[in-house]
Amino acid sequence: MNRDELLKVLYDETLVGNAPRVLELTNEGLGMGLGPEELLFDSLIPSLEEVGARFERGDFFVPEMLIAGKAMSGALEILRPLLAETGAESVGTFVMGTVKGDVHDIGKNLVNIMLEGAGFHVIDLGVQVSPEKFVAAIEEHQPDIVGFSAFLTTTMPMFKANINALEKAGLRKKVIVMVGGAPVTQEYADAVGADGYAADASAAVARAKDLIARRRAASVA
Ligand code: B1M
Repeated sequence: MNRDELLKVLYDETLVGNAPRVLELTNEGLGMGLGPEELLFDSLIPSLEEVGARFERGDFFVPEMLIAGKAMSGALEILRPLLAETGAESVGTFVMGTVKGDVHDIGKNLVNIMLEGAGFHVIDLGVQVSPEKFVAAIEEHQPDIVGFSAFLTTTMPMFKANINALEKAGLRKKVIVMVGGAPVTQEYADAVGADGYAADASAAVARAKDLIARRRAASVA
């Protein structure tokens, strides 16, 4: 199999949620010298996008989405140490979670991996994280940034609920708030009063670094 064939088969096997084969192909691709980013961005992520498109058209249902998601998560575990390889000193602490009512975590996990790769210390609170749990984690870990992920239009309003909870706890000014997730836009982030938004994992790293640099520059001035 050459590079293009492998990426195509990996795409197809992720689409049908063949987890053991996805693991084999991910390892095979790495063995052939493909980079973890190539496997992710040229095969695994486009395949999940197709899963979503088929779900929207009514060709796929929740079980198909679930097994494709599981297959992707398995591959991500293999790629995690490769994407997160870093000797860098911690550039900041990031508390991250998927908001209450939402169980999607692949996108969040990918952002975490890229943040770790860029030298962030990441505390992942998992999925279905309530405002109270975010508040408790911020009090405990004193992070530079808290990140809220939402993947459903119906759970996006939790951003505002979380920000309200931070305000009530007197924490809002102490922590930078970043938001993201498939349906989120810059306009929505601005409307709920977040400090930053990013459309994907690499943009999230760049935005997080930028927000920390600005905050540190402002506190020195
Ligand atoms: Co669901 N699901 N799902 N799903 N699912 C979506 C999100 C959907 C878009 C599919 C579709 O209709 N096209 C749709 C949401 C529509 C909407 O509201 N606009 C949807 C739906 C409707 C649902 C259910 C309601 C279905 C049902 O039950 N009827 C249900 C909801 C359950 C719940 O949460 N309460 C549901 C369930 C599931 C599964 C459990 C089966 C499974 C999740 C598995 C898992 O995550 N462990 C699943 C899956 C797999 C998907 C799709 C197919 C793939 C999601 C994914 O992993 N994408 C998805 C369709 C799609 O996205 N195309 C879909 C790949 C990932 C790398 O991208 O998640 O966008 P993404 O993450 C990106 C960015 O968003 C960004 O960076 C990430 C990496 O580049 N980002 C941030 C993320 N967080 C960030 C935070 C930041 C910054 C950037 O700062 C803090």
